[in-house]
Amino acid sequence: MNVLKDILDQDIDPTETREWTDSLGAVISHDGPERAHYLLERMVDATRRAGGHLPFSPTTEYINTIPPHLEAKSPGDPTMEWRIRCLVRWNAMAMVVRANRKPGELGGHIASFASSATLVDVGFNHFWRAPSENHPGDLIFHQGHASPGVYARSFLEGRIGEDQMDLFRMEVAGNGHGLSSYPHPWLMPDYWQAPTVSMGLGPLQAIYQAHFWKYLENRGLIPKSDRKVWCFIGDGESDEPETLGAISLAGREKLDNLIFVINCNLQRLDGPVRGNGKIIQELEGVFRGAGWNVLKLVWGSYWDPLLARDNNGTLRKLMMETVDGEYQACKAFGGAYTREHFFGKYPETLEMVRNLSDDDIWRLNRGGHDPHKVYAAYHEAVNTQGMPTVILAKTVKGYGMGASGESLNPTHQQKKLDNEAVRAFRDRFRIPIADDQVDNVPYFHPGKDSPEVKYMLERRAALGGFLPQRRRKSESLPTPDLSAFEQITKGTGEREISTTMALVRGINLLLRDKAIGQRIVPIVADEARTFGMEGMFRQIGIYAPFGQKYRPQDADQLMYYREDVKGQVLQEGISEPGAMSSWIAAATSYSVSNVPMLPFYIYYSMFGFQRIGDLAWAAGDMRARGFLLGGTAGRTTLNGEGLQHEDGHSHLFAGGIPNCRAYDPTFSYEVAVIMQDGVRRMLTEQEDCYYYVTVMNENYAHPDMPAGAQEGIIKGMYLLKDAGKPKKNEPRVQLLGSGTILREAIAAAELLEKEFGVSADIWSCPSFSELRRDGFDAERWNRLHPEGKARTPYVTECLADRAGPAIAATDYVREYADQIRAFMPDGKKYTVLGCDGFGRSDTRENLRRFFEVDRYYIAQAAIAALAAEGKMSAKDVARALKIWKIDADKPNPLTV
Ligand SMILES: Cc1ncc(C[n+]2csc(CCOP(=O)(O)OP(=O)(O)O)c2C)c(N)n1
Ligand SMILES: [Mg+2]
Repeated sequence: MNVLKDILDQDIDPTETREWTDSLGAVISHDGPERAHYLLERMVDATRRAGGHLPFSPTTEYINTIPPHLEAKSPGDPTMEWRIRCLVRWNAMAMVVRANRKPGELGGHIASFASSATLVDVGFNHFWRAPSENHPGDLIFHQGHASPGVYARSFLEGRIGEDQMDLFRMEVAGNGHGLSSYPHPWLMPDYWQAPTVSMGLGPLQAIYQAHFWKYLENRGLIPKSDRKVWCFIGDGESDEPETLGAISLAGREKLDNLIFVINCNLQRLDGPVRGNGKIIQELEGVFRGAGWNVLKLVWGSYWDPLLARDNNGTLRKLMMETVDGEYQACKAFGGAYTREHFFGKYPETLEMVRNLSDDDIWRLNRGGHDPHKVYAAYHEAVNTQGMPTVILAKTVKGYGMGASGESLNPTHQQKKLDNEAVRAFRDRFRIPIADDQVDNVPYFHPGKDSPEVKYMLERRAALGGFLPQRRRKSESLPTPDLSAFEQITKGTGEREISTTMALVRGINLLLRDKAIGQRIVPIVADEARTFGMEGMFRQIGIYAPFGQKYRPQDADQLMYYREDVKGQVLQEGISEPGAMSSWIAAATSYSVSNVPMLPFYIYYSMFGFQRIGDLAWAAGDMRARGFLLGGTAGRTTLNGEGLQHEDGHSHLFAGGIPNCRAYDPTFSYEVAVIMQDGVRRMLTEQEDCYYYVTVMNENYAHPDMPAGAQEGIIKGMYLLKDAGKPKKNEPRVQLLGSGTILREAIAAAELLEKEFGVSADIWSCPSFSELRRDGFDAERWNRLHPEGKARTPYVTECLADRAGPAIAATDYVREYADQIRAFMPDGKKYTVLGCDGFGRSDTRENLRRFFEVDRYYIAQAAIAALAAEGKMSAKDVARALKIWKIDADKPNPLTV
């Protein structure tokens, strides 16, 4: 970079330079800029071939990409739109200030929307289409903490009343009418579409929404259209790896249905984003390198005459040299300061502003505050084909907040304006509120018949209706009967398979279903072979937006690597956040595109929630519907991969997401029942929940589905083996388990019978987390309804008449099975074994012994529990330790 700067800074022959630029000017005026570009590229080529090392610069001058003479003109009424914008600004400010004058410290932000008001306003007035008969609708990701601006517009439109405005951040008191702090579909399901406030998740998801729309179009599931995903991002937010991490996908796939608008107010929460550099330049380079159309929107129209007079380029040089920290100071300290510290750097630039007053200098506006320039940039963005567009709009943080916040470092946190600041705000935006009223910061609505409101409503009517709006339900699709899953509900006989294989078979059965086969979206992050899904490559193809342009290496094989424009599998490469975002796009397609889809994203369970937990949380908020499949799960079942791969806690993460139903099945029929129930809930009943199912890679024979097990599987527990009524004094235990460790419990029952004559009832528990939810729900009910009919937790109901202590073991940490302790029938002892501690590599047998969940440990725990109840003796326990070769002094696996 510096080499390039040195070259560009030294002009050893200005006359020659002038001749060349004049010639280029002639080419531009005769043959256009494309021809000039062509010639320049050829010259660069020729210089390189002659051996010249030309440093690459991905950036352009620090001026607007669209020159003034090429700006599309807005068809709107600028005065009217200015008035509307003032009203929106006022009401957005008022809702935050009012919320914070009440007791309760509710918080909120003024400065961010103040900077983006024009960017948002032009979108609402001219570009963003609501879903209607004529159009599928655009999808807008708003900057989360700029939500007051969106509410303020809805208020003027009459969608939100004054009372509701005062329920900002009071969703409990609001009782269904509160306005959520940030965009949350869970809390405002008819309004917000995408949660964005966790920085970085919005831009990442926006890319995958656009990607998924192209997938739907290419597969013929929706018609091709000009709808767009618009994503608003803060410049500080661009620091998040998630924000920039997938932009190359958008470039590569030429997602021209995607527009990023980065609100470059040069500040984040604490201070400047790039005080010592220029965020717009930095982002320009990054996006251009990723194949995006970059539109810099740096300067507003007041700068045009100055730039037009900048014949020798001194002003542009000054603009380029000045760092963001200085630009921020100019807006904080005003016109005189700017004259001295900015224009004053060079005599030529100082001269340029000689005739401007300090106020005039102050009014030199930034691009993101100029509605004409914003319109021109949006116009260019929506008409760009073959690449995504990013608009880098320079703005002022806290615009209009004056001395109380404009461009000041602490402005992000400013939520309580004093009366003086409120009056200044009113005056600046000419809000007709009288002096004796203004200190209360009242909302201002000009009336539904006012020209402003009529104008707004007309604009929205022309664009198909109000935004934001969210579709809650789409068409309901039929669920195949459980009999359609016969291949996996029937036992395997002698044949040994894993639950992963059972699950993949289940997906294949669904793919063949007439009604929903086309709606199934298998998603992988470069692990299809790991889970035995490579058969799908050939069968349904891998989605490739431009088809397969090469003959695959394995073309002569049965299951070759087939890529296809109409491919159904989404192969997202080694990007779990990307694959998860793809899954969310498919899982919310019922709402966003009115096309219900059912995604199955399968991954190493350890690279799931722990890696992409915040996206999984957002998916719950967004009411995503689909299956997440934690493959090769379990701390001892995935045996050779070691500490970073062996998952023992993903079920705890899953259980923390209120609308995620998580299962850890053992047998293939359990997999089938869970799948079928999931399809029914999500596609037929349209419940807003999603599923997490762990599947394992240990092969064993699977029995037929026992009669009547279905309901218990879904609830989380059913009796797998009934030992019958115990004879008098016969010691009896209850063994519980899930995943492959249930098989250890089954083996333990045999050991107990053989060595100690102890019989066991065996319970398969595919979901301890569902059992916990049911149990706490019943307990809560009983606490609150002391005189009503008491409810019995399902666990209590199952175990009430079953004798002996209960022992549970799973391939997860103890907390997992421990979740049901509170619901043990009175007096029943409950022992939980699990895999606490870091995983490590070894054989399954050794690992299970190490973590103390193998059949011997389970059996020994049963004897110990019976001894504790006085049914057996300490001697029996000692014998158990001895015959099962258990080292009593082995360190706790948690600690080693
Ligand atoms: C993942 C995450 N980390 C931190 C925050 C807290 N936070 C909220 S807004 C903000 C500053 C945002 O700055 P910027 O993106 O530049 O937006 P601006 O308000 O300047 O438009 C921060 C750090 C968050 N919301 N999400
Ligand atoms: Mg910012």
